[in-house]
Amino acid sequence: MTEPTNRLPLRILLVSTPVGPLGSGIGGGVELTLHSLVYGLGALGHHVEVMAPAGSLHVGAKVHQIEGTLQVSSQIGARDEPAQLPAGSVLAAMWNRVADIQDDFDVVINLAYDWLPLFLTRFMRVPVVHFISMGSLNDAMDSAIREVADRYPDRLGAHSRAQAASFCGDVPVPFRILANGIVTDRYDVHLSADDPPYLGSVGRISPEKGLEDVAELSSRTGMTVKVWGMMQDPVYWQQILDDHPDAHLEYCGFLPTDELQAAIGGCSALIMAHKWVEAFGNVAIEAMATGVPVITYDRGGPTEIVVDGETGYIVAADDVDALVGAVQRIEGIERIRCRQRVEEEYSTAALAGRVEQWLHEVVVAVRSSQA
Ligand code: HBI
Repeated sequence: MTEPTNRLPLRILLVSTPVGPLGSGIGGGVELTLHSLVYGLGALGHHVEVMAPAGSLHVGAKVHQIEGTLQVSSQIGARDEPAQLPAGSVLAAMWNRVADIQDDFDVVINLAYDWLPLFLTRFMRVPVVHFISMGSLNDAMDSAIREVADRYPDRLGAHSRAQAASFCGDVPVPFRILANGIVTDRYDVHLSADDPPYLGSVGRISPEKGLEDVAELSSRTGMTVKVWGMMQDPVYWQQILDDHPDAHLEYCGFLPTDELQAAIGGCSALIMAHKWVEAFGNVAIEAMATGVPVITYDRGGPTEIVVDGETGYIVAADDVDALVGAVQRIEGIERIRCRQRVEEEYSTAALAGRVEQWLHEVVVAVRSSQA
């Protein structure tokens, strides 16, 4: 159904993650999503402002910089960890400011993976939607997500079906599947891999990324694997080097987007051997944007990005032999198809189009319920 194009531009407030200021890299994929939304929604003519912890880089639109104590990452702590706010919480301060300025906006998009914004949804005059950035991690968050879904079935967005499914116990939780998007102009296409060939791995150096399998792949193929990402767990990294003395792993550090894309473009393939349900896999679309095919375990978001046999390979999870087989077939992938797929599905325009449709439906539903 083609929606009427006579849509009023929306006034949108994007509320960022409280774990770190924009540009610090602490916010991981949320920073990339936020940048893409500012860029894409702005290009569609909407007015976009951002709310983020003080010290954030400028992101084009107006950024409300909020002082306060950063929030501990939800990735740390047990499932039954209670929701908690530190003294002087920046998350609380951000949402106090959202409440103060909400009438200047038609809709608020929350990008924080936190209990408070979910709980506050019903108390806000302006509709709040939640772009959930990770799979199920924590019981308090799961129940807050379910409560929003019960009261407002159209307010939850996720990157992938696999991520959304991780919240569904016996009762499905309604999520809008939005995937993600990147500024494709920032990525240069490499139509052929560097010679001699090498593989790539991108992501925080942390156990859920499954680098032990990447090391094993390197040992079995004799290929070098260049590893980019924030060194979050140096003990884990050292353990991998100790356990795989004949792996050729080259740690290349954490690079900001423009340098990363220039660096990964020469890879024969990007390897995704993750052990957790990766919510999406931004690195997969970033690699594909540079022409690099993706070989991924059949687990989580990346399986919804990679077109098996066309933009890479999806192999049995935790099966290193299958990774080896895929590496040996990588010449069968036409690298330009990887780029084209990103331009079709994962550009900022494609993401913004999906989000704009979502916001329009939410705003129309709220306005008709108020009429
Ligand atoms: N933890 N408490 C909390 N809040 C967030 O918004 C958050 C997080 N951990 C990681 C994170 N966001 C992002 O890096 C990922 O969603 C990508």
